Amino acid sequence: MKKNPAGEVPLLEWIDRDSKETRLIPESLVVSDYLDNLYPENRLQPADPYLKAKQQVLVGRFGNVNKSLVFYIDECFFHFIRYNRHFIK
Ligand SMILES: N[C@@H](CCC(=O)N[C@@H](CS)C(=O)NCC(=O)O)C(=O)O
Repeated sequence: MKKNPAGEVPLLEWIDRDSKETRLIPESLVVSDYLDNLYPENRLQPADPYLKAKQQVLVGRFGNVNKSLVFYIDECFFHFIRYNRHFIK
C-alpha cells in the first residue's frame, strides 16, 4: 500500500543509476510498455500495433474479471458463514 496505493501487483521498482532515486511504476501495461521502450530487443508486447492493441484489450479484460471474481468469492464466503454460523463451532 505504501508503494502502490491501489494495493496491486505488478509494481516495477528500481533505483536510478544517476540520481539514485527509487522509482516506482504500477500497472502491468504501463510497466511492459516501459520495459519494451528500454529493451526493444526483448519485447514483452507484440511490435505489430494491431496485435499489441488486441493484447492490451485482453489484459484489460482479465484485470476486470480478476476483480469481479475476487468480489464474487468474498460474497459467497460471507453468505456461507452467515447461513452456516450455527453449525460452525
Ligand atoms: N490494472 C492492474 C491490475 C493488477 C491486479 O489486478 N493485480 C492483482 C493480482 S493479479 C492484485 O494485486 N490484487 C490485489 C490483491 O490480490 O490483494 C494491472 O494491470 O496491473
